[in-house]
Amino acid sequence: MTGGAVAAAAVSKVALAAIPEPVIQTSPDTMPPLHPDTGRPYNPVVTLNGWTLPWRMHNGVKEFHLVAEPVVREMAPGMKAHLWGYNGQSPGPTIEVVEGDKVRIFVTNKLPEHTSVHWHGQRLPNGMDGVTGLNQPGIAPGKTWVYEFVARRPGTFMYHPHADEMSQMAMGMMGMWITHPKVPSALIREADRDFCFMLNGYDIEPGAYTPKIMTMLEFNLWTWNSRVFPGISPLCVRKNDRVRIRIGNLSMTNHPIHIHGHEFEVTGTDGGAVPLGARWPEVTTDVAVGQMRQIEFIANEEGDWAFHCHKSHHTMNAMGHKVPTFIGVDHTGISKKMVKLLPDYMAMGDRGMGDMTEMDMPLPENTVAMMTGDGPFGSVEMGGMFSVLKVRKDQKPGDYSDPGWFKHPDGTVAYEFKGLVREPQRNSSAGKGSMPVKYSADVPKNLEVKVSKPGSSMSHE
Ligand SMILES: [Cu+2]
Repeated sequence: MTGGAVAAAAVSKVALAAIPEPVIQTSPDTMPPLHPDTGRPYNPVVTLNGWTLPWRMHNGVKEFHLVAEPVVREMAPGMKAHLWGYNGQSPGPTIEVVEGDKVRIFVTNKLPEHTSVHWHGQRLPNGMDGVTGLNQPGIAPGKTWVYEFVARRPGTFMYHPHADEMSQMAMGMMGMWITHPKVPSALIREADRDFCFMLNGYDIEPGAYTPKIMTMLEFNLWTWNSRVFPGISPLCVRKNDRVRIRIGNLSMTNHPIHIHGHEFEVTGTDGGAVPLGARWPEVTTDVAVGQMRQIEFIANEEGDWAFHCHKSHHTMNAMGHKVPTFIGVDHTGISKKMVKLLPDYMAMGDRGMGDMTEMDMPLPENTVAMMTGDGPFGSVEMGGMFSVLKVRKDQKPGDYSDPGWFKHPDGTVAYEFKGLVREPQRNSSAGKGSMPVKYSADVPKNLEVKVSKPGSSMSHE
């Protein structure tokens, strides 16, 4: 049997004979990679705050068992969300195979409504594509269906329902799929560290547990694998490692993913490996909705490097967005009084938000501070889609444990200048600067700008 679905007769026999015991995992910690004990050896991926689904070999077919079900996901210490996911978690476990593998996935539906699984990006028989109504009926609650195909194309893929999609994806149903190449090549090299995670977003009111699934744009929790900083694991690597990070986006907006201290290349997209001549160095790459991006670099700069989405509102946790800007307003002493009256009051843009953590603002039940995370120099003032790449020369190969904060060599940390600082020379506001203001003769100097507002005021002009 080559290059197609496994014969249908084999399916029913196997389904009747036995179905692999579902493996459930509920810890939000990053689980160690799952080294293959069959087939071609490869360096397995590490799913940030996630895990890889174990499989069994059955007559030459790799068998997995996914269980779609309600789950409780800790998004960060102190906050749990009631989501839907697979095998105890949202996102579901990463499925990892090798190009050419015959794969059989049993999907059991323990949700209160029908579902299906679409294998995003895969080449497969049309009837295995998982679009409810188009390629198959929905999998009814309590039923188990079987998908079978050959992993034909190496790369980074995703899986998600194609049934009541808006609700099911807003509730956290998604996962990653990695197909390693049969033979490593210049296009797909072996990496020393191979990380993966999904970008997702939730709208969960502080104090609530269940996402509002009707939300289209105003999400308040921007997550990597349904976790927010400081709940996202650091990416711990050894100096000079070749690091690959695979990112899939099933949130409702794009995320420019940015790394500090290194340049990377996008070595793969949804469509496969990027040809060598089409790669260029970057420090930020946009991952649009429904896309996968695979970035690679040599981690040759020691330190604790920020790694985050560059939309500043995506590195914050739940907050109100209807907060006025108080930059320039002296609110000395006011903040503390206000907090007593309005627990979620925050004066923004004055002394930084780190203050707020130090003030021990009372938080409602089940939420995380908007900007938080203690670093070696104080509050990191971040949340949401933020993590740290930790590059150490003494990190052992295969060791993903957190080495603690970077110990900077003497003389390599920014420092305060203690000498005399002169007042800066400023251009005068009267127009005697380097570019003096010119008025044409027919424009009065004290021109008032008249603004026409739409509506009733229009008729006044
Ligand atoms: Cu973002």
